[in-house]
Amino acid sequence: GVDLLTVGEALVSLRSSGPLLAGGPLSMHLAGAESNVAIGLARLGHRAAWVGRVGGDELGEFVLRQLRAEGVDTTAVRRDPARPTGLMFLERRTADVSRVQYHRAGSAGSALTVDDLRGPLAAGPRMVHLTGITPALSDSAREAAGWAARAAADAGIPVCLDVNHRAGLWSREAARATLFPLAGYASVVVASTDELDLVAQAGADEAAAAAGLLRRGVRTVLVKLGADGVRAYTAEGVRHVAAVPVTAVDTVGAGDAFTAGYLSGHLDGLDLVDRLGRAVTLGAFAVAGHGDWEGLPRRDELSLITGSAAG
Ligand code: KDG
Repeated sequence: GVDLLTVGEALVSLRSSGPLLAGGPLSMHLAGAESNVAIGLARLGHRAAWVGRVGGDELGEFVLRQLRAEGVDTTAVRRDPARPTGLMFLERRTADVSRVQYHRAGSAGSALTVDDLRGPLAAGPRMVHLTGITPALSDSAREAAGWAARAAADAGIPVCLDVNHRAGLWSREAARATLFPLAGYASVVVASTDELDLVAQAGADEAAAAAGLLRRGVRTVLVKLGADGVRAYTAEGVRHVAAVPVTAVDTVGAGDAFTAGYLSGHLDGLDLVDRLGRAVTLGAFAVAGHGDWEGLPRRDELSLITGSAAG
């Protein structure tokens, strides 16, 4: 089996360099939180598989070629001739403000089903990665994500749930109704501060939310703090690791890079602080370069950016 199986929708992202209403050139990129994680791991030499559906169109071919070029295993991907590959516009409205507009309703990726996941899960990956994006895509995708989490947990395969709330896809109430139970199958939960209430009891502060997740069987809760780094909660207590200071040019994809770094450290058997160090290092690479994943490091490049302080 592969080191990591990740499930989701990969999209074509059309990026602008200014306001969309003014037109101008767009550049075409592969996007998708899960495929970003797969690429992050593959760059570091892990065997990462991505599964999902792409259209039978040229955009689907583009997605597959990009993933293959990055060394991601795409053997379980289905091409859906009846539906288009999902699309998004990433509008750079100002130097500091980017906006996303999705064109993914009814896409091939949103038509994911449980059957798409049976084979890749039966192949016995070492870990499974899911995000809170996939269950927001359609009823069948929600069913598929829930099935994958349960089936992996039943088979003793650790699940990483990366909350990734996307307000453009569903309400916080709908997200919470799905993601709260899903988190109960996870061994690692990754969330930003403002996402914790989607997987924890209402009204809990950060420490209480993390404690609630640990009581439900989660082994590690990672609270992403952006430029302030990360706090990790485990049965042993709480650790803070600072972010690696870099010149930030594009924060999109930083969370996915962070998760890829953490999971890479897990696969390498690193202890918690070193896993967190790799997570913040990959996050730093992501924010220091343009694109969701283009700037992620190969293993021999990890030391180009260093300096995480554990506390
Ligand atoms: O994490 C970056 C993602 O936001 C981007 O790649 C697109 O997956 C995506 C989404 O659904 O927003």
